[in-house]
Amino acid sequence: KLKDNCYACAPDYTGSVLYGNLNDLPEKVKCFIQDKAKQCQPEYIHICDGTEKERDLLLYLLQKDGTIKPLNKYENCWLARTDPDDVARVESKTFICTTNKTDTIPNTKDDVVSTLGNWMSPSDMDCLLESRFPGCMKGRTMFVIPFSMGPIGSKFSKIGIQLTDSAYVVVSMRIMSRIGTSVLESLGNDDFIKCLHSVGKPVTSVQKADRWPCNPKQTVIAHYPERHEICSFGSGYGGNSLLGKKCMALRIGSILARKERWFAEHMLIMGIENPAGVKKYFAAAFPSACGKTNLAMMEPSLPGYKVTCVGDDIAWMRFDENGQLRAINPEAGFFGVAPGTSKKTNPNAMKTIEKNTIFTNVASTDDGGFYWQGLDKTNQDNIQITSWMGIKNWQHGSGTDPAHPNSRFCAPANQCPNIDENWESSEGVSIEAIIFGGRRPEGLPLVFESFDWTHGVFLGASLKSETTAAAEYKGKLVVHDPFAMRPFFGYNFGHYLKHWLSFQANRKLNCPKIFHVNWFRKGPEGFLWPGFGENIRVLDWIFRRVQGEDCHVMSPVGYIPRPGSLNMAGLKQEVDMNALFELPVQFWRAEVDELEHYFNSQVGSDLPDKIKQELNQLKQRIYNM
Ligand code: GTP
Ligand code: SPV
Ligand code: MN
Repeated sequence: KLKDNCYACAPDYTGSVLYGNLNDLPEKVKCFIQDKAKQCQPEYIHICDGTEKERDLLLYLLQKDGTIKPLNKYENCWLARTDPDDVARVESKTFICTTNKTDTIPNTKDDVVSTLGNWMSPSDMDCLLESRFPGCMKGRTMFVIPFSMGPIGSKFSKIGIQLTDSAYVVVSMRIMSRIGTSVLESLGNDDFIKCLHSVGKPVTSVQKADRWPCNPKQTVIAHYPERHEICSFGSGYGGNSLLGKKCMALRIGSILARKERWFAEHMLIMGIENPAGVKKYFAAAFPSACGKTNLAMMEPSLPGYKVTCVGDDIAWMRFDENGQLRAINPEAGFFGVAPGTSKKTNPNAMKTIEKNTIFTNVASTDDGGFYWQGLDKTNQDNIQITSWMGIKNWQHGSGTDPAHPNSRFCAPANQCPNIDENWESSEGVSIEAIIFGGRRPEGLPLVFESFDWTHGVFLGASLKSETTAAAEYKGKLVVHDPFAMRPFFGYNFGHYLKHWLSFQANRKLNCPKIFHVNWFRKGPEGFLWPGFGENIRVLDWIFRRVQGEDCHVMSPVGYIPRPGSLNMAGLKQEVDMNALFELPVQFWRAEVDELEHYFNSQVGSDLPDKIKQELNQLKQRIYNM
């Protein structure tokens, strides 16, 4: 049947077009495809139209190859199990390739290894990719995905074209962004971000197609900001392969943002309506797997509050002509952490993933359901669980995880019960507070407020968190993750700080208040704070501070809630407020000294004076404690 659609090969590209028509495409898009097809030599080319019919065809093919299987308990839900070596972002193999090294990473002493990004020259990367991409799509289909980050036609939005030899990537990109013919129509003959992705596993007569093709040893994710190009090889995992997300919307996005004076951030966007009916929007940056999805979808425990979700991972923000900061969510879906998600912790997520969802590396049950650690227990004890590794009859207490800790759901945003009415607004929503946070088992209070914008930028710069399974780290070590962007900076972090600081100088701009939160402080019996829906108590305090309420007192680290000003009404469990807000002197002395060492060694001569001053002032306050 497909053969009927087959177009004759033009002489200068490889691969016959199975689906779509090259001659319908804008000239620049056609040239890009022909150029890369010649290099990668796919057997077929498929130009995505974004229709449901196309999605169903690809799901059918993926099922036939064994890449996905249906989860029949739900409507149009699928499970993909990856290669165990292809389960997370690979930060060590992710590069920004600029002519000048200092455009990408801060200027530090020669013997310092940067933890703020990997740089390679464009010519060295070209060389490296020359040993990867030629012929890499042999025996496979190259899909052409026109995609828009942001609502089609919004002045915030940016268009990319992703070429990929993975149908899993196509069906996922269709959920995570707006794709297809309408994007091409909006693009016309304008420029676009060129995105090339291959799983790096050609199908030859000796090499049969794998269930999850990938090439972990040869994996590399390269960004060429000067050419507006992204090349990703060897991995099918989301963050490495859905190039609109971290690669374009954050790394390339942050570069465009600096040039055009806006922000591309690793932030959720949420709406909060208080019992009086006043509504505000906040943006919050927490590192990977540190609670953005859960906060944006929370069901508030305080009566009368309503929380709505605009986005759970990425915010594009700019000041409008009235000096008001406005934000859009450039994505159209959620690629969320599965473990820990349950009816109790995140009921909105549970409802979002009931249909049209692709699960990756979760466990399955023999009645066609999904399963993971932290999900409400199945009430039938006789139900069999197959782990993400394919181990049948997985048992509680077996010492292994049923789902990979970085297993994910990929679901359309419009299925979320608390999706905000303005989530697709092309003007964006007004942001009135920015919140930073991380996993800090020690020392960091539940919430504090910066003294001003500059101090807030310093808080973002000082952000630290425990490592999680979202990238290749093992164990839980507290590491620096400034602005929750460490894996996603597209350019020199020192320049990024200058960009953020530059807005305070402009008096016409209404810079939002900046806060720091920590849901993860620990006591002898685990987390001190119940988290999830109870986090509304902290958001309520932030809300009142934004309204100008006098409910704060000074502390060495920032303003903290005046005793008794956090709304604790109806909280079911005992909470040790003293332990949550204690500022241990020894801890903070070590913290400021460590921060000083970090800024000096990692940001070096690119550290803005204002950040140095903030650090010195903090140091003084701490040493006077
Ligand atoms: P990325 O998608 O990787 O950028 O992560 P994210 O920031 O959206 O993280 P997410 O909300 O998915 O949370 C990750 C993990 O943290 C999940 O296992 C959650 O259950 C857990 N978590 C989220 N919020 C809280 C909280 O308030 N308290 C506690 N204890 N755990 C939380
Ligand atoms: C993260 O790691 O921050 C994610 C998941 O949101 S991924 O898209 O894989 O990067
Ligand atoms: Mn993320």
